[in-house]
Amino acid sequence: MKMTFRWYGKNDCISLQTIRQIPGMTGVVTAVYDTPVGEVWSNESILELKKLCEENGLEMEVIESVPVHEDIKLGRGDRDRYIENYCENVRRLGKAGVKCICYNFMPVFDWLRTNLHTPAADGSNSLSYNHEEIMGLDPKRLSLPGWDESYTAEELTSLLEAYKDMTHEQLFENLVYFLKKVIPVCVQYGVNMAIHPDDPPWDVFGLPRIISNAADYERLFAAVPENENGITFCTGSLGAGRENDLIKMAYDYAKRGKIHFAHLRNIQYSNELDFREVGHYTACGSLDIFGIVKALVDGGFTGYVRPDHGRNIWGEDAKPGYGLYDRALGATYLNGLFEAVEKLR
Ligand SMILES: [Mn+2]
Repeated sequence: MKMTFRWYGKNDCISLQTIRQIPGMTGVVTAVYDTPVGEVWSNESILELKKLCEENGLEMEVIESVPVHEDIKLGRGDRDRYIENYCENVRRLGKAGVKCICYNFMPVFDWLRTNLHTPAADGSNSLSYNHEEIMGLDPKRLSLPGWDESYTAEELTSLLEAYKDMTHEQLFENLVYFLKKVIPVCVQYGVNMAIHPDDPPWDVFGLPRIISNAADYERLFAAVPENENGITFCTGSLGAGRENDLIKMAYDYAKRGKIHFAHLRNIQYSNELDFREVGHYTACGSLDIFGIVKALVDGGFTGYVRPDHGRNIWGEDAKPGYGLYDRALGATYLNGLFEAVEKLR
């Protein structure tokens, strides 16, 4: 296991000097942020990022993410151009020493929350999801936290229109089409693809979602069986689906070498569908983080780990989910779990 920390590049208010002081941190998970989705990242940008990391004693072996252009998800006529650009990014990143690329295949929206600052009794605050609130929203007039600046109203309307008749099967076929072209490049350049699960793991606004549960994973692994076609095991995202047995999935997919990257965090259920994000410690929420770590270790997991979303604590007012303090606490807790489980085996 290699412990990592997400870093949003030079504009991140958390510096690499700070990240390296978190015990056990081997590297950062980052991306080139100044290139439009679908275009090729410049070698200069990639190598500059890598240099910054290395000057601070940190590796840059995981990229989160190389986003997938909507035209690839929609299977539009120009998808081959965008897929070739994606392949070129894989080549360039592979040459720069990157071993793992996290990406997702969710139409239009990736993670969805209804509140970024839900207060807890202890005075901290965190992200939360309320299904009724989501259902009451008009996606074309969305003012959802975290999403306000992503698209103009016109862009959003035409995108949603384009997805109107898209079925789960069509979206899955488009994913397979994409992977069949990208994975051979990954094999050649020693890069693993790690698809992030849907967050939350169900359809929202009528948009199909296809990476939500064990059946979806089996279909994905069967369609593109190469080891390089793997997953980001995100406990907070998958865990929002009450039917997902995270311990079984962690063990099973680790055993099969499918988990290239793990996002570990805890959530607290408030009813059948709603949840809020909590501290990483098992006792803070609804997920058995100890059981999940043990299952990963028992399954022979050797991939990258990062603490996922943290709360705002100690007066910090950070990018939602991505403050320093609670994620550093999370990393330390997770390192302790891994050490104990590994030594007691
Ligand atoms: Mn995640």
